[in-house]
Amino acid sequence: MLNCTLVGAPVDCGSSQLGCVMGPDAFRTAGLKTTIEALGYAVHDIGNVTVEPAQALPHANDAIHDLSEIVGWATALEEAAYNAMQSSDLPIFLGGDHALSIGTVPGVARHAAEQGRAQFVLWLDAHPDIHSPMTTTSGNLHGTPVAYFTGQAGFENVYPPLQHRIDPANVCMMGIRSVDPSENEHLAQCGIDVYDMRAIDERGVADPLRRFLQKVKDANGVLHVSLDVDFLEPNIAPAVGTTVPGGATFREAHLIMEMLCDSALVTSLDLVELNPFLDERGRTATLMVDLCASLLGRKVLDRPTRSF
Ligand code: 4U7
Ligand code: MN
Ligand code: MN
Ligand code: MN
Repeated sequence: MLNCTLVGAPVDCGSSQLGCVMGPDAFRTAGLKTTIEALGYAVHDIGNVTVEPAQALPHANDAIHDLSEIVGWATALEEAAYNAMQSSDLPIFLGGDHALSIGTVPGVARHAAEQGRAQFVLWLDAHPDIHSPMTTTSGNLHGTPVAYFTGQAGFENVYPPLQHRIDPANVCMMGIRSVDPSENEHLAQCGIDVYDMRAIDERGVADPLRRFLQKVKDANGVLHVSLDVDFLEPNIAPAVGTTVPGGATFREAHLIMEMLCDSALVTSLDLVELNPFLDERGRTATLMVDLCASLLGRKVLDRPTRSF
């Protein structure tokens, strides 16, 4: 029997809106554990990761807030993610805002490196989260994880030294529709595959995803999926502080999860940015749990679905 570990990461200082601290408990309330158990997994919920209070860290960019707290979370979550990878077939990190990926991605990448496997990342988000500490104008550090874990300059003596960089060629983004000017400049030259909503409107999600999954397979790689609630169309997923219209539909999101399930390449997952304070009768938390179920094998038909 495959086993799955739930790791609560109630980070909320990476954004400027309160509420993500309740995310892990909302996933639990929405029945994440029993849903995954019903799919045949042994599920272990290790509870929430906690951090020590940290000393204030100054930075030349005055907009930045809560830097020392984020560094504390990054250190604790790198370790928690690495440990969960060693003891589990599929750790799921329950956010918490997206700053948690500053820790989880390097942690899973450390495990992949020890296994001699290339680490790939699928970033499902309205935003590319590719700011450096010098380029963020909001100062919200949930906008920085991709720049950090791909080894972009500007994090030296700011975040923990990066031991296992993710090759930008191993990162694929889907759902992107809100990009700041400095992020655009960086994306134009860094080599990340970006499928913005325009590309998805034209091509759908299946063709770009199939190409990416083939690349992961050809490299004998392992895949981390980072799912930001704002990837989804706000009408179906209102519980997020950074809604952007024109997001992925219910079926686009489920199809991605179903194809990921068929690929059997996913070894870790972030569920981030759920803000239960903004939810309507738990519908966003429930949708996120259902997407997770599709990723872990919930099917409409008992017989294998034909791929077209
Ligand atoms: B999330 C933003 F300016 N780019 O830097 C910023 F638009 O994890 C948003 O994807 C960042 O939700 C969003 O603050 C971070 C903004
Ligand atoms: Mn392992
Ligand atoms: Mn994000
Ligand atoms: Mn986002």
